[in-house]
Amino acid sequence: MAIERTLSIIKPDATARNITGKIIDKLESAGLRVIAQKRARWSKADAEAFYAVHKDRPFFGDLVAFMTSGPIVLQVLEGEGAVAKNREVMGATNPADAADGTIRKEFAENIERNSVHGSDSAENARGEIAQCFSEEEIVG
Ligand code: RTP
Ligand code: MG
Repeated sequence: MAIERTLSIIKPDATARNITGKIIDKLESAGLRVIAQKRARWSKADAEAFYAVHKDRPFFGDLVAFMTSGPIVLQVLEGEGAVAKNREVMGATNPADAADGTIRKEFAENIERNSVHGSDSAENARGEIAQCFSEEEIVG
């Protein structure tokens, strides 16, 4: 499988509980390498732009409020089949449906406060990485 890059975000529910290290441990243990990382606090405009694909969904307003409610940790992850591998380690969107051992099973509070974001395709990963990081911030 090809070496890919994907965008990961540790969400405000997880930074609030001081569990970023536990989450990064799961990512690294799965073979994903952190090649860029920064902490940020998103504005409403940042969150609306990032989640523009969901703008017509009923949960959009709540999602933007949640993602701007506290600090987040943005990362670029690299590895073999990184997009799918990260989604696998994250687990299902709703922690009630997430498999044992996944980040969301272990740490998510509910379907919205679900601790992590991961790009859902290689193409979206390229767009999300470009949206969040400059070339100089990524050290592969
Ligand atoms: P993500 O984009 O954050 O990696 O999560 P995902 O692909 O598993 O889920 P997606 O359908 O893209 O939804 C984006 C985020 O919106 C929140 N959400 N809330 N209240 C709800 O029913 C609901 N559904 C989704 C979650 O934070 C989800 O991760
Ligand atoms: Mg998604």
